[in-house]
Amino acid sequence: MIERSSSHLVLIPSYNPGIKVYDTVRAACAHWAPVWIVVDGSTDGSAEGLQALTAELPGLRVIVLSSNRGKGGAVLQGIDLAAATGFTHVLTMDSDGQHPADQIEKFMAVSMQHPDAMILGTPVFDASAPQLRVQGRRLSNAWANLETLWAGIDDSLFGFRVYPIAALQRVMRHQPWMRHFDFDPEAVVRLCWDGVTPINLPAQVRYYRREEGGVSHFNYVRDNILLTWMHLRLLVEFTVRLPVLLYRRLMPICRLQFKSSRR
Ligand SMILES: Nc1nc2c(ncn2[C@@H]2O[C@H](COP(=O)(O)OP(=O)(O)O)[C@@H](O)[C@H]2O)c(=O)[nH]1
Ligand SMILES: [Mg+2]
Repeated sequence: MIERSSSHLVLIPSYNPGIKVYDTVRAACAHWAPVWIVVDGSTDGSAEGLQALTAELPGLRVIVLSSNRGKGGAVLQGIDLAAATGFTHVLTMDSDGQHPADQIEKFMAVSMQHPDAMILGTPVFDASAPQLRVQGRRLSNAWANLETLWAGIDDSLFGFRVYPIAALQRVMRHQPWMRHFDFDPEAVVRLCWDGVTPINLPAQVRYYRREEGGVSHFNYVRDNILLTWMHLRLLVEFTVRLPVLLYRRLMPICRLQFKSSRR
């Protein structure tokens, strides 16, 4: 029996995930408690299927939203509830079996050592990964690194991460964005702007074929437009924030040089 954490929670946003969701939840529960899954207006019967699983998995809680709010919208619902229950950190992971549940303890342990940081998965792809997705993320990573003045984000899009809840609530609450596939990249950029340090750890990612139960809701046209719009918004805000970001980045270097010149 796994000891139940009172500070760190696994949170799985889920929308019509296919059969892999049951193994995903079982695997997460084998490595952590508690595990919450947010069923985001799914129409595939997974709400009932997951509710039934709670009988055998005591660490599992199923939160059902009546209509689809998008990945970020579901995460926001989850973290608001988690904060109200006393949790301070969430590990987010996909509901479709692509993320490595066996890395949960490691990510949580690093988060407990560095509670002010966000722990970001760096995807380790195998031969199952479509080249278009692998190469495509380079562009988003380049923009995210520019927008944060190279604060240390290895991957802007990967959803296997531990977030400090209060910081994430702060960046999400006062704006309508980050509710869909713009959630993961915008979260890292805004959290960096807020002074949250990224710590990167490798994590395996699997792409399942349709016959194996693989499901993707990523729409190349719709979601690339969404991501381009997101980076445009972030770039405009970046130019406004640039003096502060430069000051923050250069001050420690200037201080160090000043100290060594006095020795
Ligand atoms: N709550 C919620 N989660 C979503 C939605 N779309 C995607 N997700 C989550 O985001 C993960 C990644 O989305 P997915 O469709 O698998 O895209 P891909 O892995 O990038 O091809 C999924 O496994 C879900 O956990 C949504 O509309 N609502
Ligand atoms: Mg997926």
